[in-house]
Amino acid sequence: MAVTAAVEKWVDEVARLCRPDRVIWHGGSEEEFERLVDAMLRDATLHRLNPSTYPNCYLHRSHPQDVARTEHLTYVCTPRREDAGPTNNWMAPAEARDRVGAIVKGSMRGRTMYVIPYLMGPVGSPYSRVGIMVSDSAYVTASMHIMTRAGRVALEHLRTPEDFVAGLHSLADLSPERRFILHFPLERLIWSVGTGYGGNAILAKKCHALRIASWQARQEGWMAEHMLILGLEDPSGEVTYLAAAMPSASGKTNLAMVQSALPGYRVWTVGDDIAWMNVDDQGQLRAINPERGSFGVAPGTNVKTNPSALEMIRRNTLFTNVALTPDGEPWWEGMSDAPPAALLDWQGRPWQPEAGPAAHPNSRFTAYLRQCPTISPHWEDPKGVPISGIIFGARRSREVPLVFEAFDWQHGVYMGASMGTETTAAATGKVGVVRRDPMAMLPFCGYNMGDYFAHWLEMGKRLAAPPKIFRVNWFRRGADGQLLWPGYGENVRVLKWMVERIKGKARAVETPVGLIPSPDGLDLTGPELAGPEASRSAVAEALSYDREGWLQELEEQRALFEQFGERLPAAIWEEHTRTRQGLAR
Ligand code: GTP
Ligand code: SPV
Ligand code: MN
Repeated sequence: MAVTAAVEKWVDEVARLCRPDRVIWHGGSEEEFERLVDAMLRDATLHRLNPSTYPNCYLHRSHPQDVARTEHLTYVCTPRREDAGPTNNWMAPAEARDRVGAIVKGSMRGRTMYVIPYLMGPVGSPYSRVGIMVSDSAYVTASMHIMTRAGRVALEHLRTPEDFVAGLHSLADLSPERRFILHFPLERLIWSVGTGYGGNAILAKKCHALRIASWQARQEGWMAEHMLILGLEDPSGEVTYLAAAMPSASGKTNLAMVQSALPGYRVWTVGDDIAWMNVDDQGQLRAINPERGSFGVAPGTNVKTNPSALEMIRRNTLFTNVALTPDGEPWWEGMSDAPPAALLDWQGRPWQPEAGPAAHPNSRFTAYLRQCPTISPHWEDPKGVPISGIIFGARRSREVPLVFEAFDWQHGVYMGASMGTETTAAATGKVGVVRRDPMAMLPFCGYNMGDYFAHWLEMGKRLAAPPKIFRVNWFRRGADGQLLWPGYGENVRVLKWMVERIKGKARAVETPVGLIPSPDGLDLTGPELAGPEASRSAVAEALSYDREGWLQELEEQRALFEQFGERLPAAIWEEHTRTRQGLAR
């Protein structure tokens, strides 16, 4: 299918509203991408990095007040407030159009409006969906080119002439006072103004693939989740696929492409941020990655923590808000032990260490996933990959064990729904405070989360053999403040335990909070973990749960759940009560 009348009509409408000087359709070719880059090099939106060490790589410095998602300016605009639910900001659709219409009106005068058709999901997949986005930012258009299958291929996937999510993005004046990210799920429409930051402005990602898609998924009986997808290959060559939800900046990109510390095991990457999951005609849950790129956190990425990412971002990559070395290479905290001399910080000023980090804590890279050395041969399989296990992970310095397993699907849904995590720099606001983040979807669920939990419970009933559900916490600290678990490549030991549980092999101990590996359950072979007494006892501590802390935790869960009133499924309260009774015994 080519450009349909419905697509044309919508683009005309937006052009009449925003008044750009010219309209350019992005057809998706590399030549068009290069033209975008050339224009951005000319107006200093981009700076070319060292062409011999980082070929075709560029640095973008954003407005210093536009560096992360702004959740307080993000709205779900449904006719009834209850349908957005207590965890979303809500604005009535008519009011939203009036208030924000006044900002976008004429906002593209003197600018180019890019029209970007994009496909979310593999070419030829029945699970893939189309969006048509317009933007007055060349940087956002170039990001969309990397992150999605953009251009003609998208139009070929329209199932009906009107079968697309429409997105209007305008930088407007970039003022935080005039910034809004609005979702109209009933109209399959997104309006984002006053921001050029990734998750606010690359509309395919959080706005479409999570907020609007989660709404559609509930109506149509599938799932749109903030999850990585990976395959764990065991020494016999068998691959088991897992999907893992973790809050922003809490380990999805790292785990999705982890290089195993455990001999004989390897991880294959299918996706690193978003999973769309459907039930096939055999009752099997299958996941696709709707994206084609990775918009990953730069700080902390180094040869030890994430060698795969370092290789992925060595060419054809956009870097945003990282520091710059005199050799024209990107740098960020945690890339090397000592910072290179004469760095420019993320705002392009000579770096003064006392003034703060050189790279912004939420600095990121935008890179093609196909460049990742661990990319799965099945990552673009139109049928998706079969999911055997689901992981919920969070950042918790205390209380929460390294890994534990749910008793069954219902208990697992409660485990995800009750999850709390320490906040990160991925969104504006205080960092490091514990908040509830059910299924790592608090900022991304496009409807009432009470209904969302009910949808999860329903999905379980449709599965022939529901995946086992696990929780993980790589971030537990001891009394001395040190991490108890080394993380990264060592996390494969935890994945191995999960796959053995799925196959009915590994042993577990029952506790009121779930099934925890028995003392010999985790494979700690190798000199680093099994050898030193200190690391063995640290692992044992990481595997423990803290009864007093957990009782407090239950109170915080109650405060979350009570907000949903009647819309919270009884099964969630049932599991909450069961946990409390177990802890009281
Ligand atoms: P979004 O892209 O924001 O959704 O985040 P993400 O979940 O993909 O997070 P990512 O993998 O980029 O991790 C962000 C931060 O967590 C980085 O600073 C990592 O170094 C750190 N991190 C990831 N995995 C581990 C781990 O196993 N242990 C520890 N201690 N830190 C980790
Ligand atoms: C996140 O914040 O969860 C991200 C980055 O993955 S963004 O695309 O900005 O939302
Ligand atoms: Mn994310």
